Amino acid sequence: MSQKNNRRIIAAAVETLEGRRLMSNTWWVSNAGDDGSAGTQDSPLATLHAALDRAQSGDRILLEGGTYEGNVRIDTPNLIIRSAPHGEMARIVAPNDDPGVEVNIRIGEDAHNVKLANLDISGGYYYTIKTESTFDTGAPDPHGPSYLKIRNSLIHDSGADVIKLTPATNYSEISNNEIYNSGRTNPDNAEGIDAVQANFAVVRGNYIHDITTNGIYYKGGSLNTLIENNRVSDTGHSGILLGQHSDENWFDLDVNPGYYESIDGVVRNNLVWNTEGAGIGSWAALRPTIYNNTLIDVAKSMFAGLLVQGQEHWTPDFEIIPSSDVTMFNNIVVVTSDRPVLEIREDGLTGSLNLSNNLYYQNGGRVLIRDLVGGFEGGLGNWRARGMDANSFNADPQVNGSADFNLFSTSPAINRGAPADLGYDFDYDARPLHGAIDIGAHEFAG
Ligand SMILES: [Ca+2]
Ligand SMILES: [Ca+2]
Ligand SMILES: [Ca+2]
Repeated sequence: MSQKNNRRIIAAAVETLEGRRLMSNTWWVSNAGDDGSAGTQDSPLATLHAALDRAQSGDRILLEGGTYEGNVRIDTPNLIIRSAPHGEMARIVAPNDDPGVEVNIRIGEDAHNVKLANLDISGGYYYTIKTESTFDTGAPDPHGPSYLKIRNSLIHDSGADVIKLTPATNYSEISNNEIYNSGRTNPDNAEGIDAVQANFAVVRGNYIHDITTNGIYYKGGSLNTLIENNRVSDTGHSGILLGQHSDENWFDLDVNPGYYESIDGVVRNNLVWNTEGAGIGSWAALRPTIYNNTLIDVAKSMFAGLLVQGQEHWTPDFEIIPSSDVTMFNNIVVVTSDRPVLEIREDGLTGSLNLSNNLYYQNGGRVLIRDLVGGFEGGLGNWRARGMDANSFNADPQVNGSADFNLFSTSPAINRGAPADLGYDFDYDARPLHGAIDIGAHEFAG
């Protein structure tokens, strides 16, 4: 290549970069606006639909305080949609009882790097927010949208699931949102976050509550999920699950020939309370690590505080995919029902089970532990006598129920955790990097 050509290519690249920066637009939208106007702050548009029609990659849509009709599909990448600064939070609404409006905000499979922030988003007959995917279409490059960010928003009152992520929705971040009131029309299948093979996801700092089925699950072979520093409460099924059940066609068999529902997921620093099902579960998960969570009054009617479970599949023959190489430590687990604090269900486990430094409590008496793989049912003493759950103990954790389950100064959880590669607690106070940390999501007076 000649030097001249080279220079021309470099010049073109610089021009493209500058062009993109210079041409990136902010579209203002106001209930007092007009879709025929310029879309500037002084002359705003009226609808989100009009703003999405005009927006190009790299643009920003600012919604002034007010109520906007949703039922939109975003196909433009590198787009920011948020409430205008300094104003009220804008509401994007859709009905949850109209089968013609399946989703409030749909993110198209090519709309990479979309950011939704500071919005109040509600409704949708099935989903409030859903990503699209070409995974099951026979496309040569099956994908969903990558780098989706959903931050600082209220997302609620869905017909079924509040947020639904479909296969190869990769590198998403869902952080600091309040996600609530799922299942307004279909309460039987209505998670807070239902993610199927959504790889490299981060779910952080959300408050997820009043969910008719599971608070959060990442399944379908989701790789490297990180679920941390969330509050999850009042769920009709479980709080947080790594895995559960997905149809065979959603798995990426190139990286997951074993049909695991979750691979290398981490769940830490979460508070989970008042769940009918498990507090936290490993469900056909490979190498899940579940540590420093506080589970209070979980497993009220189903499963166990901590759950280890497998999943049946036809792959093509009938097979049970167990969880494998499960690690659970430094968790506070309080159960007030007669369900176990810890249960390994039938065919639920292969490989290692690394349990330690958990603090179990059940109505002031003996805790119930059940291992249907190892053939055990009994209390913690006999469980530990089998070489299980080193340094775990049975005591009242002494947490403050009216203050996010912070530890009282008398709590036996203080300084009884195993050292962990975790420099912060639930509210990002420092944990000591060397030596014992506290059990549960909080570091005392940290
Ligand atoms: Ca669901
Ligand atoms: Ca400490
Ligand atoms: Ca703290």
